[in-house]
Amino acid sequence: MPAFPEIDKIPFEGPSSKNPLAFKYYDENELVDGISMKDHLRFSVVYWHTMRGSGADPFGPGTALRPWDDGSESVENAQNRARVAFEITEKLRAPYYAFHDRDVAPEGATLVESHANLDAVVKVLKEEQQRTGIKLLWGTANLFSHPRYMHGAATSPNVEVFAMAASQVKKALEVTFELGGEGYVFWGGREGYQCLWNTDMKREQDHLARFIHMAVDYAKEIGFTGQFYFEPKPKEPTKHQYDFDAAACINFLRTYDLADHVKLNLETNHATLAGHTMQHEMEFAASQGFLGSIDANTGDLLLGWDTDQFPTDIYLTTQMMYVILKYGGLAPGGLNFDAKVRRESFEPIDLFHAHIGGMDAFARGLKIAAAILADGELQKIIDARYASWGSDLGAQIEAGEHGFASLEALMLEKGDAAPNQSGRQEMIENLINTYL
Ligand code: XUL
Ligand code: CO
Repeated sequence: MPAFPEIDKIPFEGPSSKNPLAFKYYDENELVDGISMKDHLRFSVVYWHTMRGSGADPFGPGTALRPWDDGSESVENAQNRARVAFEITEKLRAPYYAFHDRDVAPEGATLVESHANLDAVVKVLKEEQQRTGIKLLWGTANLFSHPRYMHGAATSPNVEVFAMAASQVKKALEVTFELGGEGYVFWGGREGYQCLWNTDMKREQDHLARFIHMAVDYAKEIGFTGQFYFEPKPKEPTKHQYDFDAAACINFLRTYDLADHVKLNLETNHATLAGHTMQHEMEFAASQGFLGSIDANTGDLLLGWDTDQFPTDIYLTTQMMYVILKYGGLAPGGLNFDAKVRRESFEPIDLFHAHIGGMDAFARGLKIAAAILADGELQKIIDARYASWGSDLGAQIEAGEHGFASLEALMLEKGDAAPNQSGRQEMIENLINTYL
């Protein structure tokens, strides 16, 4: 029995359509620079919010109506929920999905039971993948919900908690591999600290690195060749997360010899919690060769926590797609909607409105960013701004042919640097608005 018998696959009807259950901009087959929107955007639906989000907040219980879910922690309910997840994802025309082990299957009383529960649901996921052609963007393990992980998982002061987390990730990697997953994510759920007085920071970071190395080694052992990702987030649930932002993560990966194996999974709301824009995080990661995948959502400027809202701001999606296109695309990563409907949007249909809006916003961002790049005006301004570096002097410095002494000699002779030119920020901002 479908959960949404009244809904077909969401059609593309163009910008003049008034049908809330139609795409106005996302036409999966439309070519942009010779590549289909589907292949540019690589949309993914997340299991934890879309299938498990209840709308609960610290002030009250869940509000979401999910008639297909009997609310129990039974394996049968989990299997049934998995079928609905694929119905929603297929109707949304999203080619990918992503999950944590404990989103899809209930944790058992023992590890043996948890593994068996997971296997029983993975069987259904596999059938549904085959039936629909939907693929797994990435898998991950939930190492933060169970009370045993109160002090962290890989960074726990309790060595057996580390071992338990390792066992969980081993299984999650096997399952991701079995489902043909294209990646695997480490988000450091509680890998951070609440209080420095009781924390051996160096030891915890060493342990986290050891843990990720074990995962890399095990992936090699079983033949999993998917991309590993590390997901920055500055705080929440701990007051300081070790994977604070792109810069901190890249430093960690380089320090611990993980840079060849792990890229970043950047999330918009995490960027803003860290005091950055998403454009900053993406540009920084990409320029250092670490742009991996995107958790597409947005925060609320007036709220200081991770609200995980669906992205609808065209300016934001334009900035994001500009970086993605500039650096040659996102594959094997994707645009993964790590986003949830509001507590007040409690009806099942709201899940469709939310995703349609996010997908349309990125379709517009893609076309606008492609137009900015194709037009070349912005690039001309940037090239002109750095033109002096095209001189002999610039080329010699960039080639490492100068030192302080030779530059001092030059400036002593010239007396002063050439005058500066305007940064033209306002003119550029006006130019960008002409493409929107
Ligand atoms: C939490 C978060 C996670 C990761 C996967 O803020 O973003 O859902 O994306 O563990
Ligand atoms: Co995320």
